[in-house]
Amino acid sequence: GVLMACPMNTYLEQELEKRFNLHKFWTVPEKSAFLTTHKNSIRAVVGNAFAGADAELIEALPKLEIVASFSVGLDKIDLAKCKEKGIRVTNTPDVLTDDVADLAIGLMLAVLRRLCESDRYVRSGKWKKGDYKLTTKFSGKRVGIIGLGRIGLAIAKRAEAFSCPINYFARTEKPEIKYKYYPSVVELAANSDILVVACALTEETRHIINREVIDALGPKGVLINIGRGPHVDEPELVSALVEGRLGGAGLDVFEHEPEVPEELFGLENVVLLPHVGSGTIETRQAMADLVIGNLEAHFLNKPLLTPVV
Ligand code: 8YV
Repeated sequence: GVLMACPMNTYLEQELEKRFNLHKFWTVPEKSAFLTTHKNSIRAVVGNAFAGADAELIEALPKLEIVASFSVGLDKIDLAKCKEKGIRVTNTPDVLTDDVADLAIGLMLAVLRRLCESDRYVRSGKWKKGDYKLTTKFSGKRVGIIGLGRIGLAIAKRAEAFSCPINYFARTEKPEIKYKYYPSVVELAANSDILVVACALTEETRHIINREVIDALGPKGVLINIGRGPHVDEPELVSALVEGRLGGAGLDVFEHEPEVPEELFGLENVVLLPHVGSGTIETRQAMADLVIGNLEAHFLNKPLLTPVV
């Protein structure tokens, strides 16, 4: 049996149903009774950015062999517990890198050039009544990237094409990388016009964007978050934006999705997206194929395609 943690992709659901005895956890009214009934048959969990396998679920499934995540981020999976119990874990790296990096650049352009505000200006008929105000140039702005993994590097490559100087923060300096390394996020923020969160969410990176970082980025600085909501101290971000202590923000993720702080709804220097970084038809299909490929490899005793644990 395969347990799908929450709805994520229709194609994936259909393909899993063809191959396995698929249980859709979100349709189960009595979760603990269900787990008691099926604990000896469920061998795989399919999760994503919203629901995965926490310690409680892992403990409830003694026959669990693999957790396959329909995401690159693994923050909804208790990796230590999986390691301890010999449960394999897979994710969907690489196939979504382009989309997430494209969206990060899209958010930079949208915030600086006020694309969404301008669209609203045309639609509302305001164009006929007055002059539109000037915006901010993107090309050449200093881009600071937190986390220079696959996605961070893809953002850097794109920003380079806009003549943006690139600086980065990571746990350790990467010797083979030509971009300038800052050993502190505050220092990076102080030297950035645009600061992008592109690292994994872990205990160390939770609230990596705090008051001090926001103040260092300053009233002309722009924060872009395509990582995870909890990377940012959201109440601090909201008050900085409302009080004009931060220049703007492009946010694809939030601390309590799908809840978004309503104070942001009236701000024109903010662009808000519903966690769609990897949300293209092409990429979601490739992610689904990777999840299926990993599960099939596992049950055929073949090497996993994208193993994490
Ligand atoms: C998805 C993601 O939004 O890969 C990640 O880490 O956040 C996403 O690609 C999500 O898992 C879709 O269900």
